[in-house]
Amino acid sequence: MSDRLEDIAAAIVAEGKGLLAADESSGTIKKRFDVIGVESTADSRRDYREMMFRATEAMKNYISGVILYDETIRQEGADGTPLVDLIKASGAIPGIKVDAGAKPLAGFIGDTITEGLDGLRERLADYYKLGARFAKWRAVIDIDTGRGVPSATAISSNTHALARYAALCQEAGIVPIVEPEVLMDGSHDIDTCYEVSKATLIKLYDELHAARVVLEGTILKPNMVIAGRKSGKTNSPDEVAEKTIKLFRQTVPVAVPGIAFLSGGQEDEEATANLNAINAIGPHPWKLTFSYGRALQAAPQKAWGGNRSNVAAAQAAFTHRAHMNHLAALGEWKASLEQAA
Ligand code: 5MM
Repeated sequence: MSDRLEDIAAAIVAEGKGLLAADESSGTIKKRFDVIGVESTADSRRDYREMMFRATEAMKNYISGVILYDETIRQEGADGTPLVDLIKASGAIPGIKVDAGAKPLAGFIGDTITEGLDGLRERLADYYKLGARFAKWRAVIDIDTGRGVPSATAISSNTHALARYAALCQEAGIVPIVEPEVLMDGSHDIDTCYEVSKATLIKLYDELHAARVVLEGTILKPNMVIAGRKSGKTNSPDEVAEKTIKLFRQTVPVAVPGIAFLSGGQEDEEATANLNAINAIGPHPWKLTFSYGRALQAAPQKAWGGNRSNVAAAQAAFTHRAHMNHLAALGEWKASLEQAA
């Protein structure tokens, strides 16, 4: 595998492949395990993630890379093989979450700022030695228009931090996945999501240019343009696709090789159908694929349930979702394939 940032970025968005976001912090994975009644320990987290990394068909054919958490990149499988080696053996690229999470933004009630820049240069050098060739930093932009959220300060502070992170990654030979997530938790409509996402992406690319980040060696990980869950509205895939592509055409330079969406709380099939609709109205100047956490893992988590005897069923559930999203990344998915499975 070439060490050039442009080559790594191209491999991340290789035709029909996408990322598995398995970088849940300890608090988040505990919440996920609570739902399936599994105690969250270092071993249970290892067993669960190892189950996915050993799902050979999915990893070889549909997954280009895996975003890991600090604990996981240092862990070994039950037989002593480093988890990073399992990922590499499948042909996928190990990546690492390097942000320290979203914290309240002082002076701006309802806004957050993602922290983690202190000591990042040294941490990146360490992660490179551990095998990471790409990283991820997630900025969180909430929408609550009644309260003036997000403020312009939240957008500028978060995009500035993303740009400083991206520049440090490239200095370390690591491709930055730049994730400005406009949350879909609110009661806003799809047009408000469009406007907030547009303001965020315009500022983001200003900041990336100012920080001298080489766009060819980056990947964007955005939300789709979609109504907030509390609005009670579900947009059709065609509407999501049309507004999402309109947004990117106005804001994302064509020098960016690829866009790998987060799922953001969409239902599994909804995230697949929307990605498919986005690709079906192509061609586009960027590769458009998935970097899903929940939309790839909800089904295998449920099938696994912490029980070793369920590993094959959980791997089948993971492989199915990865396959469906592979087809969606090519614009070739059909709802009937879900029923058939
Ligand atoms: C897998 O979840 C990631 C980690 O979240 P926390 O730091 O809150 O534990 C998250 O950043 C994820 O990579 C993205 O949000 C995409 O995941 P979804 O579930 O939205 O597809």
